[in-house]
Amino acid sequence: MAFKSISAAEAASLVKHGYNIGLSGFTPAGTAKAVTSEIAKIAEAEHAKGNPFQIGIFTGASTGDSCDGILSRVKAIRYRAPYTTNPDFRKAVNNGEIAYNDIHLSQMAQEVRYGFMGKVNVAIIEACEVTPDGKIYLTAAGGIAPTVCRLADQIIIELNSAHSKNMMGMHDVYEPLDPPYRREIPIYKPSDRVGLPYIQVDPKKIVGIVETNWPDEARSFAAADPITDKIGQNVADFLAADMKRGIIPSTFLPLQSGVGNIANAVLGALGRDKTIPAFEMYTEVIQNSVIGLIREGRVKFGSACSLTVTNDCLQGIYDDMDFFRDKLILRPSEISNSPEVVRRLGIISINTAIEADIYGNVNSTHIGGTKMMNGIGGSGDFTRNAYISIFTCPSVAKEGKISSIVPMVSHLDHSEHSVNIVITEQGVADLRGKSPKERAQAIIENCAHPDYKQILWDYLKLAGNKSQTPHAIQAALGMHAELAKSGDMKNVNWAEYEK
Ligand code: 0RQ
Repeated sequence: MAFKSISAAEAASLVKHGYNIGLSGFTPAGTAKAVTSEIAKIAEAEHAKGNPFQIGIFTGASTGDSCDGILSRVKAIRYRAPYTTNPDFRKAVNNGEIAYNDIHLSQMAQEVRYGFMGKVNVAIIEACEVTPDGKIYLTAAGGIAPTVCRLADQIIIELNSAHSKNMMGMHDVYEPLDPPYRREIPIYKPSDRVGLPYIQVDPKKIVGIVETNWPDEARSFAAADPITDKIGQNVADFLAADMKRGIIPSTFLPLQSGVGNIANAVLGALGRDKTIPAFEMYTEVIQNSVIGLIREGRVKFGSACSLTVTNDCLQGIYDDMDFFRDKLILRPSEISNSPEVVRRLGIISINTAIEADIYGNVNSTHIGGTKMMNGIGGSGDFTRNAYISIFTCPSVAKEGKISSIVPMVSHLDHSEHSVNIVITEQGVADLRGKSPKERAQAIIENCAHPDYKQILWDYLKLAGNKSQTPHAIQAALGMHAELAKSGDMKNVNWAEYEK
């Protein structure tokens, strides 16, 4: 079947007010870009005429500015799930303008299939190739593309020549059946292939091909600083020690690591520590640092959902595909982040906290308990099911006015039941096998910044010793309240709560 070539504007005109669109991509990698930019123009024109125009957006994870940024600026988003990182989107969400459903990334495709979020009207899929019989070859990410292609009434393809056709063959497309028919996902090691290198769709559903040449909009991260370097070193030293005492097998275990500067610093330190053998990754996002470690032979294999790398790094992979083809695999997010597979493979998960409390509860999403930062992403998929779950963060934020270690988290994403290790630049708190009271000692002693240690010890004193998890409930958010009042958590005065 020969497909119709259409412009991005023609494609956008197929998307009506009230529709839900399903997008390819995971992070800005592999996300459709041209059609969403044109949808924004339609929204602006309709709004100028006084007409409503808002849509729901289903994606794998965050997108680039040409989707979340541009569409939130013109107030065209009614509903959005899951994860985002765009600052304009964040502003709109925190102004209460968008219904944002922040769910675990592994659950997105199945919740769309189960019908929890309504119909997928149009799928917009970035591809490096599409064949007349309906085989779609994805670009830099798997995301929820297979599911939205199957459920959507219409499929628009963005055929993006900024991505090389060398990407063909890197994807492993596998969609599980829904209960009660679901079977195990037969992945027993990170490199196992279980699906097809393309998405097979009914070619009649493809309503048009939009040809583009639009590079991915992935961010590059700031260079490591002494704090992130120290955190990275603490993680590497901890893992090396756990291997030495036989808790981690001598062959090592596959790693998952989050996105950002700390993740880069952790991977850098692991790469340098030659007491740790070359390892595999079973993770959601591969960043530049992992590509470097693959080239150096320190990472043997990477299974992920996306290549969230800078464009020059991506070009380097395309140019060197003979080297990378048997060292990388891209999967849909419900497979890359599958709790079942994570538990079976024994993943070591490393994610970032905004704040952790003295008992090991972690907040990864909300500033001050109410303002959305990005979202939970895949951190919960991995943490809850990991062999060892690690959270990292600097011990203080905003020039020391905020302690990342607090008596009680102002929002809960990962509970004390799932968090094994907390690491700051100050040190490592190993929470495994410990009671809440023992955990509090370890976290304050090893992770809190010296400026806040005594404040946290004094809180514990106020909380007393007469319960499983001691708290002075009226004071538990006292450091947050003090921050709101005076702008500095250090000014908290526990005596006020003794009255
Ligand atoms: O503020 O932006 O104004 O400078 O929060 O903090 O230290 O730059 O760290 O960029 O790695 O983000 C948890 C948000 C950390 C991220 C989070 C302020 C701080 C700064 C950012 P500025 P940093 P990062 C993989 C797995 C959840 C999802 C996840 C995240 C800004 O890692 O979204 O793990 N994780 N996914 O100053 C007030 C505190 C603060 C604070 C930091 N206690 N109070 N502000 N900040 N601590 C990704 C995917 O799933 C795809």
